[in-house]
Amino acid sequence: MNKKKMIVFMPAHNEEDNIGGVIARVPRNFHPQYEVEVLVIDDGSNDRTVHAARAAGADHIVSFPHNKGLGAAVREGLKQCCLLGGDIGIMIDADNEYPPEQIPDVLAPIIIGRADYTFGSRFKGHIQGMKLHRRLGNYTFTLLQAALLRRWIYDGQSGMRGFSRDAMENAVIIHDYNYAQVLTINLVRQGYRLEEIPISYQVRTKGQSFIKFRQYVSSVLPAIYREMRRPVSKKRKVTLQMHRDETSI
Ligand SMILES: Nc1nc2c(ncn2[C@@H]2O[C@H](COP(=O)(O)OP(=O)(O)O)[C@@H](O)[C@H]2O)c(=O)[nH]1
Ligand SMILES: [Mg+2]
Repeated sequence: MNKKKMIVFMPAHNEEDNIGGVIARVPRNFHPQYEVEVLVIDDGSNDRTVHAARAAGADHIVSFPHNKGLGAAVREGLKQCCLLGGDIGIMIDADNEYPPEQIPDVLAPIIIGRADYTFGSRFKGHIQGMKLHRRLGNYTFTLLQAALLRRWIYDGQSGMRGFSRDAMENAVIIHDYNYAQVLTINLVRQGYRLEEIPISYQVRTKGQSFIKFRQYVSSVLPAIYREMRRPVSKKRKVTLQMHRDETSI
């Protein structure tokens, strides 16, 4: 039997101390119908991230010649997943904060066809070490997305997200700096079904977060505004619904 393909992709910038451990923990044989491959999007790292990823068994590495930003890296990850023939994709940060062991949990709703887009949700699960200002920032940006989408969301900034093939093909990330909020707004407004799965999260012990408060706010808010102003194709929503009706017969 020909197996389907699941691709685990990691955006990475200077994660030489972390990425090897994340790749080593990716479960490779958890589903009889899927083979699992690991893809790293190295965003112009100037340390030994690529070497560490290769040594840990990454199947594919795409390197940007210079640093473009996390949004650009996730966009490239989704594109490469499609080019590599992925039926399902999951992104996970390369900094050892998210649990690769829970990849099966986060993908389960997509595998059974109940969702198109999933988050590993820290605020539905267990969090270790998150500082108060980061927690408040997460609540604020999550609340903003929930208000704009008129639905409850628990963890709008999660760095662990699963995608159906269809969602990967049609996702749009409109800025290079980040993807977290604009991607969810984009997919949910297109009609893709979102589910959040509780995960355990542990703040990184090595390396540094790229987030600087002012730059984050001044980049992310205008991008959210622009994404909300983009028209959503009604045709796309209808096609999605027809496809679901057919597959549920
Ligand atoms: N592509 C890309 N990834 C980055 C950049 N900065 C950080 N990352 C990666 O994005 C993920 C999340 O970044 P991190 O700084 O930990 O953000 P935080 O978890 O929100 O504090 C990690 O896998 C980083 O390696 C960047 O400039 N470009
Ligand atoms: Mg992080």
